[in-house]
Amino acid sequence: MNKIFTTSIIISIILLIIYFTSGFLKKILSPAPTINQSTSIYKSEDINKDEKVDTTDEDIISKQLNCKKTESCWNKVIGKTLNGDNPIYTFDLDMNGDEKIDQLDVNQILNAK
Ligand SMILES: [Ca+2]
Ligand SMILES: [Ca+2]
Repeated sequence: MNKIFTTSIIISIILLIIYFTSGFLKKILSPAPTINQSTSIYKSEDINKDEKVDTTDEDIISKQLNCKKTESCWNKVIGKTLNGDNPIYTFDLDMNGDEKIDQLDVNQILNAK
């Protein structure tokens, strides 16, 4: 019984060492993170990426109010960005990341205007 306990401890330690060294190696080997241009040019509140936060962005969110992550509306394409022709998904509208679209997200647009 004691032997099994000791063996499992040793295995756990080995697994931990492998886990940490692989994370460390990954860190050294991976190149420096590149800055995503779309996030550096546009504010996250600029939903349609027209370089301004205005009532258009507010309207886009207002139409999707009360959609939650657990519902099918969450992954729906609800429009396209002005530049780049990229789809806008309902989940893109979750400004505060609380997994639902509500007044708090609209408020964040209002505050960014
Ligand atoms: Ca906009
Ligand atoms: Ca939200």
